Parts: sequence; C-alpha cells; structure tokens
Amino acid sequence: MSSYFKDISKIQYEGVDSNNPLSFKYYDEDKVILGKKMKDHLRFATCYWHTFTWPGLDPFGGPTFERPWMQQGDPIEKAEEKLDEAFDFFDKITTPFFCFHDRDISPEGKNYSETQKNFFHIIDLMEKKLSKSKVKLLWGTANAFSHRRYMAGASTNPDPEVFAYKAAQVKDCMEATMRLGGQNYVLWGGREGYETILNTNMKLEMNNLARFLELVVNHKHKIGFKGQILLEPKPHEPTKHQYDFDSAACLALIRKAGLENEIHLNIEVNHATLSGHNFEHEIAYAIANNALGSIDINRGDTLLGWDTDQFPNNPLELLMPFYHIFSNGGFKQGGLNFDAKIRRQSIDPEDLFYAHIGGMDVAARSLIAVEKMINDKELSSYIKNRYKKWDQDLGKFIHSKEGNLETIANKVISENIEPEPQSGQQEYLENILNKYL
Ligand code: XLS
Ligand code: NI
Ligand code: NI
Repeated sequence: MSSYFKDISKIQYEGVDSNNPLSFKYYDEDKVILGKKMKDHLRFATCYWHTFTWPGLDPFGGPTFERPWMQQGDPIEKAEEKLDEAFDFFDKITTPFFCFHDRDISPEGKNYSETQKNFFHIIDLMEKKLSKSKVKLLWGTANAFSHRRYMAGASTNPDPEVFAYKAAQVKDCMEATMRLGGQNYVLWGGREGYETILNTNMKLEMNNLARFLELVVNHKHKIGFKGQILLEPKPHEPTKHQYDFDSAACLALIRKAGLENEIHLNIEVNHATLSGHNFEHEIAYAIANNALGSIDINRGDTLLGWDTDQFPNNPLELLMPFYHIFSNGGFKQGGLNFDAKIRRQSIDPEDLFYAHIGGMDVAARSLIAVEKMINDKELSSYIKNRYKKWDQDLGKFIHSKEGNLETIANKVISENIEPEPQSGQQEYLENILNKYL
C-alpha cells in the first residue's frame, strides 16, 4: 500500500488567482491550444530516476531524502514499494507519461540472469499497474553507465564483453518498453567517450558505437517495436570527451551508421547549454535536419558548469524552443520528460509536487504565448521576407542544373550584381518577443 504521498490529493487546475500551492495556475490539461488539448501538446513525463531513485547525494555528502523505499531491506521488496509510490505520484501529479531506466526500477543481482529476473519481476508488476492507471510510458532506457563494469564506456569499451553486457541490457529493456506500450526507446551514451587519448583507439570506439546503433535498429524491426529510437546528446560529464557531444555530433554518428531515417534525437536543455549552444539552437538544428524526436526538459545554472538538472522556472527560456517545436507540428510520439531533480534540501513529499507543478505551469505559459506568436505570424513572415530572393531568378538558378561556379560568376558581371547589405534587425525582433509573455 502506498502511503508516502497520502496527505496529497490529485493536483487540479485552479487558475492564477488561486493561492493553493498544490494546484496548477496555467496548466489546464483539457484547454485547447492550437487545435489540441494542452496535455496532448506537452505530453509531460515524470522521470523515475531523479524523482524516485536519486537519494540527494552530492560529491560532499550522502543521501538527504531518506524516503521509505530507500531504507535498508530486501531490495526486491523495496523496488516493489517504490513502484507503488511512483504510480501513486503519477496519478496525483497527472503527467500523462513517465520514463525509466532498467536500473531505476529493479536492483542488480549477482549475475546477469538474476538481474534479468529482478527486472522482469518489476516489469510484470508495472504492466499490471499500467492497466489500472491513466499514465503511459513515454520511453524506457538502459543504464549502462553507473556500474563499475562500464567505467571505460559501454559500447565503446575496449573489452567486447562489456559491449555484449550492454547489448543484453538494451535487448531486455527494449522488449520491456515495447510490452509496456512505450512510445520511444532512448539511448543516452553515458560514458561513450574517453578521458585520455593516451589509452584510446578512437576509430575503433566510434565504429563500435555505430555498430551498436545498427544492432538496436535491427532489433527494433525484429521485434516489431513501433516506437521511435532516440539518441540523447550530451557534451561532457561523465566523460571528458563524448562522441555524442551535441545534435550535430549525434547526427554525424547516426549518418556514419546509415540510420538517418531510423534514429531521432532526444534533446535536453541542460545538455544543450553545457555544449556551448542554447536549447533553442539544438532544437532548431534537429528540426532543420528532420531529427527532432523528444525533449528532456530541465535547466542548468548560469553560475555552475555542470548538469544541475533543475526544473524549468522561466517561461521566456522556453518560448523560442517551443515556438520552433510547435510551429513545426509539435510532438507525435515524443514529449516533454522532466529530466529534473529537486534540490537536496527539498526533503518533503510536497517538494516533489511543487517542482513538477512549477515545471508544468512554466511550460503551459510558454505554450499559451507560442499560440499567439504562431497565429500572429510576425516572426514567420519576417523570415520568409528575409529569404524571399531565394525564390526568385538568381536563387533558383543557383540550385538549377545550369548553375555552376562559372555560370554563376558570369551573372555577377552580366547582370552587374552588387549586393546591398540589409539590417538583421535583431533588437527589433527581440522586442517582439516581449509582447507575448
Ligand atoms: C543524463 C541524461 C540521462 C538520460 C537517460 O545526463 O540526461 O538522464 O536522459 O539516460
Ligand atoms: Ni536526459
Ligand atoms: Ni542530463
């Protein structure tokens, strides 16, 4: 029986005038925006790892959360208890989805067979829970980075036994994800990179990573999984150099494996910023390459150079990323996973609710603003106009069969081409954004 969240009831929309901290101020799940219900645009997911598994550690201190399922005891019973509490939370917070890693939900055993038995025991229970709850699985993923066997990488490990171990984990987790009706399967490399080139065969490691992607896609087709396969970029942390640094590096890997129609991207806010881009750039880059699959929503801290995984709290930061996403059709199978954790001093059950409520309200505010931006067409008309000459004679000629360096150069002389620079009007455009929030 679940009890940790017993004093909290299902969170309802009460509007901006409500003083109830356990209510939504903007997220009104059935409100129609751009022709669809908010909940169907945003497709929020609660993540199992930060919300139920991470105990509040930091490099200088141990667990602070001490939740009942984190206490000493039989690991399987504790995993079952955690599952009960997690589903109680999902039903109360009303995110329509959740996400998990295999190791978040069940403990490792003394060998792979025992680990597998533990995993499928919880998957069986999860399947029953899903049949009684409204929540669905957005994606599953395998943790191939925490255990010491993975310290030198998983599919990029110098030892093929480690590659094989990860393959076994991913096979099981993909099959479980499919059984639970998961809509995506995520691959985040974890330690797919290197610490020092002194001990690293980069070419072999990258080939092995591409081979791994190929094996995953083959298995997807073998078992008939209809979900998207997603690769999640991250530049550093845990390893110094990661092969999946950002969207561009992930796309290079995907293309190396010849899988551009098979693998899309799961882009995370704080990973984008750590790579020296912003979230908006990473989203726009993925969209421009037909590669956007889903997003992990969180935020970093401008004063801290690591993955702080905080809940989003600034609608302005999501405005342009959402503008790109929702003016390009939004999510079909993907969604918005809160890959975010509360601070380690936030030790009460309510704190988990405040964090998710805040994140959902911030996203809802941005979505409401984006509807106006899209309908007003100010930005889209501006860009269309800025590039309009590409639809005229010279633009078309450059892309035509007749276009080559010589014929194009000849035009510069025969048509007396002297380009006149135009203002980029950045400040004018930045001022437009203010109107919407
Ligand atoms: C870690 C990643 C991880 C993935 C899933 O930084 O964000 O949580 O989303 O393995
Ligand atoms: Ni993530
Ligand atoms: Ni992350």
